[in-house]
Amino acid sequence: MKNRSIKSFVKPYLWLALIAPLCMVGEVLADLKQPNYMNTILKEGVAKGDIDTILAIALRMGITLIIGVACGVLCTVFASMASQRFANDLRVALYSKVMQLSLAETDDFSTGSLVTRITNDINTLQEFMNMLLRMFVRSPLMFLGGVILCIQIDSRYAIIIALALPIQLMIMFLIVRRANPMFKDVQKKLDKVNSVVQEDVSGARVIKAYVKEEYENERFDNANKNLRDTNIRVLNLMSLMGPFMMIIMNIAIIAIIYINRNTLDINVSADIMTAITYITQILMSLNMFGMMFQQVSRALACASRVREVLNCPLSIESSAEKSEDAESGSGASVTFENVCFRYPNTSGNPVLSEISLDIRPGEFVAIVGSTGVGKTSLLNLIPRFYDPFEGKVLLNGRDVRDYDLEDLRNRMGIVLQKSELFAGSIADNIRFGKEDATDEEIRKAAEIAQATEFIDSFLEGFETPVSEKGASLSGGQKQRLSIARALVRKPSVLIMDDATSALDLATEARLLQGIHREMKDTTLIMVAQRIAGIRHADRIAVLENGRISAFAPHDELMKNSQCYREIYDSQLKGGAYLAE
Ligand code: M5T
Ligand code: MG
Repeated sequence: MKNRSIKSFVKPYLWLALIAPLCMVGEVLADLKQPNYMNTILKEGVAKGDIDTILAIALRMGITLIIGVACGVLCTVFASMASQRFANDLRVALYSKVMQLSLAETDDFSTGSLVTRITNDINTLQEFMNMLLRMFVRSPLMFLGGVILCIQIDSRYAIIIALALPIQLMIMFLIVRRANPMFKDVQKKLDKVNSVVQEDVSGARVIKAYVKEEYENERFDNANKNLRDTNIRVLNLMSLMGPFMMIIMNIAIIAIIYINRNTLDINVSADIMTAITYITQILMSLNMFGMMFQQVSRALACASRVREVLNCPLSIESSAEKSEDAESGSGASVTFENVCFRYPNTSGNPVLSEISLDIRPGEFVAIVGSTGVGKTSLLNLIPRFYDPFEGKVLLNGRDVRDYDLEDLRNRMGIVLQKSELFAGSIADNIRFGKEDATDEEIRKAAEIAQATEFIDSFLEGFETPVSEKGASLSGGQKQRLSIARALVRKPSVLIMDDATSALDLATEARLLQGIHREMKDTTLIMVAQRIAGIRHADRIAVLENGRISAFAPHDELMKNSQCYREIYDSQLKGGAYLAE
C-alpha cells in the first residue's frame, strides 16, 4: 500500500478551496465600502435634507450589502464544502486503515487513541481548513483596509481603536453564546460517530474473525455523512450572523443621528460613526488572526497523529493467493511446527517456545494450563491475529501465511475468551457468523449452543434486541450466543477459548455432546479451565511455562503428567464434582 499525505486529500476539492477565498475578497470589499456610503448619506443627504440622495445612496448601499452577503455566504458554503468533504474522505480512509490494522498495531496505538484520531483530530483539521479558507484572506484585508480608511478620515481616530476594544469583546461574547446551542447538535452527531467507532474498534477481533470489515465500513460511512450534513447546515446558518449584526448596528446609528439632526453637527458625527465602524472591523480581524494562530499548532499536531495511523505499515498482510479447496464443514488439520512466539514490542522470555502439535481433522483437542501460561496466545496464531517469530502454523498442511487472510478466517469459527456482541437482535448477532444463514440454520446453531432455552423464554425470541456490547445479557447467555455465532458457519476448525467458563457443567456437557453429534467432522480446539468438561477429548495438551509438557488422552495424562494430575486433584478437592 502506498503512503498518502494529508495534502493529497485536499486535491480533489482544490477548486472549492480556491473559490472560497476569492468570494471572501468580495465580501471584505463590500464590508469596507458600507461605512463610506453611510458617510455620504449623512453628509449629502441628511445634513442637506435631500431625500433623493438618501434614497439613491441607500439603494447602492443595499445592492453592495446584498453582493457582500452573497459573497460571504458563498465563501462559507465553498469553504465548508471543501473542508467537510476533505475531512469525510480522510475519516473514511483512516477508518478503513484502522480496520486493516493487525492486532499488533492496534495494541500499540491503543483503541482510545485510534478513536480520538479518527474523530477529534480529523475534526480539528477540518475546522482549521475551514478557518484558513475564510479567515486567511479576510483578516489581513479587513485590518489593512479598516486602518487606512479610518485614518484617512481623521488621524486622531487611531486612539479610538484602543477604546473600542471592550465593545468588541461584548459582541464576540454574544455571538459565541448564541452559536453554542447550535453546535450542541453537531456534537451529538459527533458522539454518534464516536460510539460506532468505539464499538467497532474495541470489537476488532470479532470483526476480523468474521471478515466484516466492509459491512462495518458502511455503517460508519452513514454516521459520518450525518455529521457532515449537520455541520454544513449549522455553518450556513452561522454565516448569516455577521451581516445581521452589521445591519442592525448601522440602522441604529442612522436612527440616532437622524433624531438629533438639528442639534448635532452632522458632518462631524458622520465621520465619527464611519470611523467607529472601521475600528470595529479592525478589531474583529485582529481577533480572527489570534484565533487562527492558535489553530495552526493544534492542526499540525493532529495532522501528524492522523498521518501516523494512515501510513502505518501492516505487520500481517494477506497473501494474494486464494486457495481453491475451500470446503467448510469437513475438518481440517492444524499443525504447529516448532513455534516460538512473543508479543511485538515486548522483551524477556517468549510467551510460547518450541510448540509442536499435530491436530488431526475432526479431532477434539483440549488445551489446559494455569492462567496466563499462553493458551489464548497459542489460539491467536491459528487465525493469524499474530504471527509467530519462529516456526510455523499449518492448516491442512499449508502455512497459514500462504492463505488469503479472508479465506483463512472464513474456514474458522472462533469463540473468544471475552464474548463480544453487537447492538442488534439476537438473530442478527448469530447471523454475524454467516451472512446468508436461514432462520433454520440460526435456530439449529442456537440449539447446539444450548441458547434456545433462554431465547425462547424472551417475549420476542430471536428478535429480542441486544444492547451495545451485549450489556443486556448475562455472561453465560453472551457466551452461548458467541458459540452459536461460530457454529452457524459450520467451520472446518472450531476454536473455543475458555468459551464455556460461565456455563454450568451439565449445560457444558450437553453443548459438547451437541457439537460432537451435529458436527462430527469439525476439528475442535478448546481451551478449558475445568477438566470435567474436556476429559472426553481425544487428546489434551498440557501447557507449562510456554511449552507443551504432555499431549495425550485423559487416562494417559493421569498416569504420566504430574501437572495434569495436580490440576485434576485441585478441582476434585475444590468441589468433588468430577465424580460422575
Ligand atoms: C500469556 C501476555 C500475558 C501473559 C502471556 C493476550 C496477551 C497476552 N500477553 C501479552 O503480552 N499481550 C497480549 O495481548 O502473554 O497470555 P495468554 O495467552 O492470554 O494466557 P492464557 O490464555 O493462558 O491465560 P488465561 O487467564 O486466559 O487462562 O503473560 O501477559
Ligand atoms: Mg486466555
